[in-house]
Amino acid sequence: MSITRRQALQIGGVGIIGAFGLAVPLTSVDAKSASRLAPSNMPRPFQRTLEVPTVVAPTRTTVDPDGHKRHHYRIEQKLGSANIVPGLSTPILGYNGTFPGPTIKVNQGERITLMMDNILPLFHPQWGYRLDTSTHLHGSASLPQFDGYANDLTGLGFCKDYEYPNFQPARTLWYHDHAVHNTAQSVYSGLAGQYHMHDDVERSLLPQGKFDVPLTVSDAMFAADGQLAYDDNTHSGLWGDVVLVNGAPWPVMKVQRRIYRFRILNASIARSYRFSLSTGDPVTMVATDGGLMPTAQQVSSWRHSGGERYEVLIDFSKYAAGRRVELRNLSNDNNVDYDFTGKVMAFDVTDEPVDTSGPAAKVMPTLLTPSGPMSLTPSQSVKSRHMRVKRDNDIWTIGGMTWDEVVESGYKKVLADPDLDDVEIWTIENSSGGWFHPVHIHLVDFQILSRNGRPPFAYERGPKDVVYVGEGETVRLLMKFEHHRGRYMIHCHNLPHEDHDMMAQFSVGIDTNDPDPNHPIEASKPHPINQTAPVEEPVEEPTDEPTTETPEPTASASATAEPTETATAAPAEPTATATPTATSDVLTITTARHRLNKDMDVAGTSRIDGAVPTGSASVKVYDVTPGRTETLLGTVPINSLGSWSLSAKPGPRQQVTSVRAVSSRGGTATRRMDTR
Ligand SMILES: [Cu+2]
Repeated sequence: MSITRRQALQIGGVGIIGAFGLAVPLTSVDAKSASRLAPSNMPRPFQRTLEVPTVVAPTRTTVDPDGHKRHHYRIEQKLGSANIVPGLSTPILGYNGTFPGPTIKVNQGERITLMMDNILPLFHPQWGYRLDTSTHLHGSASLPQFDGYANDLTGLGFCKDYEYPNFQPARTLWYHDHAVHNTAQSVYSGLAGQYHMHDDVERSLLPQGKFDVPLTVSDAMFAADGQLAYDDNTHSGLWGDVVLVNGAPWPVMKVQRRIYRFRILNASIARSYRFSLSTGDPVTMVATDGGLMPTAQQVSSWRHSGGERYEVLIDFSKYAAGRRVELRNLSNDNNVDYDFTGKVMAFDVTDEPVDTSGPAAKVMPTLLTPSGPMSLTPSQSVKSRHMRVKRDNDIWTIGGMTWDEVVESGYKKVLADPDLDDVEIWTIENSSGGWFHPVHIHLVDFQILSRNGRPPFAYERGPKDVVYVGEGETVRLLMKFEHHRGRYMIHCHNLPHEDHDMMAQFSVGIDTNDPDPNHPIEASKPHPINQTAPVEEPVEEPTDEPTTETPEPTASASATAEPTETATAAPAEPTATATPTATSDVLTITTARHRLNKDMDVAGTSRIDGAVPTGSASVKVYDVTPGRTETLLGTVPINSLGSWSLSAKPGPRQQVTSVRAVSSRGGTATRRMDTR
């Protein structure tokens, strides 16, 4: 541990040696840890119990005019605190304040409206960037305006109503932040959760309920005080020394002697894994990103990059009670490994009575189900395209393009422009030996035709939306551009690569110079949290569970209440004298920054006895820079969650160094402005 983090990476990362032209012998690898924790705080494998994230319940269910059910959810993006490091707490950003976020479960054919509130701090508390968000439901053929387009941002105090159609076959999806240039740090901070779509086929073939277990795998590194540390090695990638499953380090799960189904999501921002069981036994791979494979595959290890989902079945009936089976990580090229990154989690086989109810409790399924993408044939293709993933002048590019070029073109520039329902073959080439790139294509599910001219790996023979393009690899993909017209992103799922700037877009069935009714930014805008978007309200129906299966005992469903009041859009005038209840208003300025000729942001909260007061109210913000006449900078409403914010670009022409906020409820606060 005497070497620095960067030295460790130069020693451990072959690709970086290549990039920097260093010739350090690999035998000198001595990278023990990336975290700066004291030994007593450092997590160790198998000390914790696996936790299964809460299944969130809809706030209500309605029926659309065409008879489809629609479940309404509300999730808040907010600060939270995680218990990862022994003896210390870790601040996170979370959906409902947790990492992973709550799991959403839905039946095929039932739609979802997800009201996604942003009540995060205006700026990231550690890394300082502005916490605007965009939520992508990865694995869903959503309309472009609900797909988490990188520049379709929702700011503090705003809510975006995402609509998810759920017409595709059953699959494991996940929702995560996709904000332009900040996706890596926001996902790393905790903005990720699973979303399970069920259908009759999947329900008849695979274990359900508590035998259907989500495993979200990620890695992290920590500062001495327990905060997350971040080092993406000049946008190459972050390799943490702590492996988390569902947010807990190297947890243990007790299992019955029967078959379990695990939905494994790699939510690491850069690390790829090669999963394997300590027993040497194969797992049975049953589903890939886009759902069930045509045929189950026996797999003794598999390469698993960020963004990919694999569903595996493990039969614990072959092990005696008392046996511990570890899920291990054999690792892949161009990852940095530490003492314990070869371990992931463990299963302790118990002698508790075996529940054999439900499908595939005792017998592994073999024949699964065909699907649209896996039934395509190359002869259907009307066009072949070739694109390279590479580093050009210190910037990551895809098909020779960067996202900044897309933005500068007014979102018109595209990498490809298939017509609706066209079938195409895309060849993606990574001629570098120093990097691997998991390439994610939005909207479509594809079939991997080949890798370097050979058939895809057994575990990849199912519908996919992320393909691992390893060192020196060229993959051929077959896909149909169906379901929606519009523009969609394609990018590397190594998130520091994506952010800098390995992302582009393609259009389906449109000319991006024409008006686009499904414009990803203009067609559905966020609205203030305390107001509702103007939508026609369909027939109300009593809320019911979206799935018919028995709920998982470890997960407690919790409904998020609708706001109890709708504030008026216009801020109320402050009263001349404070009312008795208003005297206990505690006004706090959480953000105060003015960068001259750039921007100004002042934000805070209002609380009475620690709670959010009801009724409309506003905050006046004054420039109280010493030596200057006090002037009003603006008046802003306090939303129903007790937050307020004032933003201006470029802001006042003179440097503001101090501000005072005065609430119509009587509270006041003064704070020095951050000027950088
Ligand atoms: Cu990449």
